[in-house]
This record gives sequence, structure tokens and C-alpha cells, in this order.
Amino acid sequence: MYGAETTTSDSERTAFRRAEKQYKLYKSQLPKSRKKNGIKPTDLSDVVDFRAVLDSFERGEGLPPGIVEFDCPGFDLPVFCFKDRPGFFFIPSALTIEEQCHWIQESLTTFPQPPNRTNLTAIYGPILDLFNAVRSQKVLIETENTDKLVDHDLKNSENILHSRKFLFYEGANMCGKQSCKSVAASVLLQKLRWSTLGLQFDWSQRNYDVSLPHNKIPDALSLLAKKMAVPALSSGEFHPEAAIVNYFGPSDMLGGHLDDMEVDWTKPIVSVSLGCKAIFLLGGKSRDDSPIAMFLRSGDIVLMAAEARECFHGVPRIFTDNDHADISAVLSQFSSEDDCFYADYIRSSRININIRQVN
Ligand SMILES: O=C(O)CCC(=O)C(=O)O
Repeated sequence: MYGAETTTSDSERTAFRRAEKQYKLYKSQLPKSRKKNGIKPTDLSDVVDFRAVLDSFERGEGLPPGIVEFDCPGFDLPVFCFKDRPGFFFIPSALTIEEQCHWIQESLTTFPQPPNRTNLTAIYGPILDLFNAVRSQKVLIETENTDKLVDHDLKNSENILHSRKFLFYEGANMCGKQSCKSVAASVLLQKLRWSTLGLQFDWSQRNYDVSLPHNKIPDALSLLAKKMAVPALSSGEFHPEAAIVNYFGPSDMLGGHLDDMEVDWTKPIVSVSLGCKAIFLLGGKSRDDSPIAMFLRSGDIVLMAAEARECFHGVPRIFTDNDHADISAVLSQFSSEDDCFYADYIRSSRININIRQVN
């Protein structure tokens, strides 16, 4: 988790940390927890719900105090802002269900493909076709014999580490030796936490490593980001050069942080939510500023530009329970047998694609 506080006493002290603690999922709140007594459901009454805001706006009723509609000529979706957080824009239900399903599929199939790096790359090297391997119930197995590899795409690549290589096989019985490492593709998918598109973000340096091999970010994603960035652009154009895709499991959270490695902070970060509902905290320029909590649902898009680029933000909670996850429309779109692996994944996961201009 980047940008996290360093000492416990510091972390207890800030308003941002207190809000994270208020909203995070506690083990005792998990359905399988044995500590049923004394479980307090999280109080969500202060969480801004932009779906309700949109509904009342469309009915011609007023907006809650502190929230205004942003009038953006030529932009055909309602956009909302907080009066005291300039540079932050919320576009509720920006994507249709079909678009949401498309980007979920892309996030699971093409986005983690090499040369894009993922959190798994450092352990296993580039992994080809992870999602297909899940579908065909394959197992990733360590092999030492690199001479016999038929996988030309991966030859001489990062995943031949000390003459070790990981490849997918039909079953664990391919692993002859006891010491041989193997892991089911389905387990790897559950461990996927991020992938980087376009210019590759280096988490250890917290910067973009332009020397790493990369493909341009996909044209369709670039087009979507340019279209959605319009309300946040005061002048000039938005040139998407990189995207970070975050994959959240049921108890994952993203700690309060700033995204400050891009050169021009007047350009927005375009942040797309997919899958299970989450809580997003938008703080101020100091961790001591009390953050605003809001729900992020599948299809919502958030823009952070200008002053809002200096605001701490994070995701303390995702909801995977039936009452709160709010993904029935996505699941019904993924109802065919062919799509069952997408449905299984997204039922208990959230994906965030955030697109950035780096230079
Ligand atoms: O998941 C989100 O909605 C926010 C992601 C984010 O803040 C980031 O990747 O920097």
C-alpha cells in the first residue's frame, strides 16, 4: 500500500486514518466469522450516494448541501462536484452495462498480458493468458528445462529466472519433482492485484520506468478516457499514456495516498469503477483534513484534476455481500455459460482502471 503512514501513533491520529478505520471491513463482519456477538454493522449514513443524487437531480429535486451540478456544454452526462473540493468530478453511471462488462473482460484477459506487468510478474515472470488458463483449469508449474520450451513469445524474457521458468500445464501431475513449484491459475487470478498499461509504473521507485518495454495503452481505452476527461480539462487536450488497473478482493483496501508522479497536475486522472460497490474517501491536502466518503459503483467515473490532485484519497472498503455489492445488472449480463468465469470473478471483486497523462 503506497503513501501509508509510517508509525502507529501517527496513523491513529489523522482524520483520514480514522475514517479508514470507520469504514474498513473487520474480520468479525465477514459472513464466516464465529465472533457473531457484538458485530456492529458499519454506519453508512454519512456516505454520499451519487446514485441517489442523480435520481433526485433527474426528478428536478434539489441537490444535497455542498454538492453542485457541473455544467459542461457538449458533455452529455450529468457531472457533480463538491463545492469545497475543486478539481474533483463525479460522473455517476457513466458506462452502460455492456461497456462495464467489456472493460471487466479486458481487465481480466488483455490488460494483464505481457509486456504489461502485474504484481505476479516479479514472482513468476510474464504470465501469458492467465484468464484462459483459469477457464481450462490449468496449473502454473516451474520448469528448469528452458531448451524444450515451445513458447517462443516468452523465450529470453524475464520469466527465465536463474534457468527457471513458469508455464501453464493441464494438471499438476506434469510436475515430476517434489520440490517443483506449482500454483493453480484460479489461485493466481485471486492474487492478481494490479496491472500496468502503457508507460509502466514502477511501484518500488513510485515512478514511471520509461526503459521498461511497453505497448501504447489500447486505443479504445484512450478514447474513453479522452471523452470522459472533458469536464476536468480547463485547456488543452488529455493524452492518456499510462493506466493502472487495481483488482480488489473482498477484504482489500487501498490506503490514503496521492498520485503525484505525473508532470502536469492540471490533467485529470480518469478513474473507472467496475464490479462490486466500494467506499471512496476524498480527503484534503493534509491527512488531518476530514475526508468525504462516497460510494463508487460499477460504471461510475471519477476525475481528479488540478487542486484535487493534491488531495489524499483511498478505498477503505469494498462490498461483496448481496445486500450491498450492487452488481446484479452486471451478473445478469454475464449469465451465459461462456461468461461464467467473469461472473464468478466479479461477484466478489472490484476493478478500478485509472488512466493518466504522464508527461
Ligand atoms: O480504486 C479506486 O477507485 C481509486 C484508485 C486509486 O486511487 C489509485 O490507483 O491511485
